[in-house]
Amino acid sequence: MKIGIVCYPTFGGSGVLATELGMALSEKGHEIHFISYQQPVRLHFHPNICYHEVSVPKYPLFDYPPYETALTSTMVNVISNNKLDLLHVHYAIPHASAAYYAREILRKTRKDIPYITTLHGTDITLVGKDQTYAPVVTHSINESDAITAVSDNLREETYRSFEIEKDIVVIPNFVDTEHFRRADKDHFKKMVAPNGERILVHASNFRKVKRVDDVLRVFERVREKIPAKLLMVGDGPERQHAEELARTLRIHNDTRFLGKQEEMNEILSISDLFVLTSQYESFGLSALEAMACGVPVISTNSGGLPEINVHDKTGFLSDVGDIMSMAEYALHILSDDNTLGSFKNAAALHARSYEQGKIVPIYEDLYQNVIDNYVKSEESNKPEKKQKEKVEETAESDNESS
Ligand code: GMT
Repeated sequence: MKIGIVCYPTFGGSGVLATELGMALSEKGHEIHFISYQQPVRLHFHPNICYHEVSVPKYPLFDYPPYETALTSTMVNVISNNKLDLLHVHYAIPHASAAYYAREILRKTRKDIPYITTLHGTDITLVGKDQTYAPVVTHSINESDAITAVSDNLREETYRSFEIEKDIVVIPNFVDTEHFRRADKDHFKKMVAPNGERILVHASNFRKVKRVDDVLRVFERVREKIPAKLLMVGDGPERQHAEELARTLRIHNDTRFLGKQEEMNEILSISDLFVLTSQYESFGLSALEAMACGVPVISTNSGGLPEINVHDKTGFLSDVGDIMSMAEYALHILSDDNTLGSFKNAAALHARSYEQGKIVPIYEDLYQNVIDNYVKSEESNKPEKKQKEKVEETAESDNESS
């Protein structure tokens, strides 16, 4: 198949998932065309992959550069120049509405193709719900030829927040367990924790929804009881504040803010516990990647997190903001090597149910069904279309002769 994938290029989970999906599909012989405003961070060269950059020309009149228009035009060009079979957009805003518009434009020349929208999280739960966007989001989701969500919780949230007329298929996120597995990185571990301290880790885009303050407060309580270090991976609007808080809480000497990192598997390989304190998380791909590397997870019980983090097995779940409970659970897991070992094994084992090899074929089947149904419905619409074209032609020649 020839597939266009539209995504955000950044470290966020939706872009990461879209990139991993495209790379896995290219390995299986599909031709993949990524469309984004920057090269996606995890994208590696493969002969079956092309990357098309959306650039928005500057013009003095444009206080708000029309990204969606540039994106739509790029979609139209990439689809027709490369004869794509399908477009798969990740994160509804603005990708689904651009895909809808591109399909409408191409319909005129009968070169239109179907599009699939995958909902990831805040495109529904925060941004999408906003009345500024809601009518367009609702329409472009409903117009999709298939809709997928990354968890049962996000599927339900979508039905609750929008008037969706179609079935939303849940296809959970996946992890490449060949890449995300515990590797021997003891030399790094010794550098971070020279006296055998336990290593806690958090990774996110440091937005408010992640509640990074809670991570620091949980760590403060853990470190009061046992020797421990904290690695904070990623960057975003709350980072500076978090660094200040670390100093205020006097945990800064045991905390390292590493910024954005590409080799997350190496960092996870030296870690003992992943901490995810989010207000909401549709899935929590970062937690799944941690589990695949044998790192148990302390998380909130919000959104889709209970679907991947199994309470008292792969880690523990607590209410949002319940720092005391999170710290107690963390101390329980880290208390002795045997307990930690059994949580580590259970986490790695559970992550295998989300192995790339299990989930990617589900997308492939969906693509094939969507393409087949689209072709069938085009076929059945043909007589109607011909009739319409005839009427239009007659009207045009009547106008010319009058
Ligand atoms: O919605 C967002 O916050 C952005 C998005 C992203 O691009 O990182 O994250 C969402 O999609 C991820 C991949 O499906 C999920 O693992 C995250 O849980 C989800 N984030 C939220 O729901 C806050």
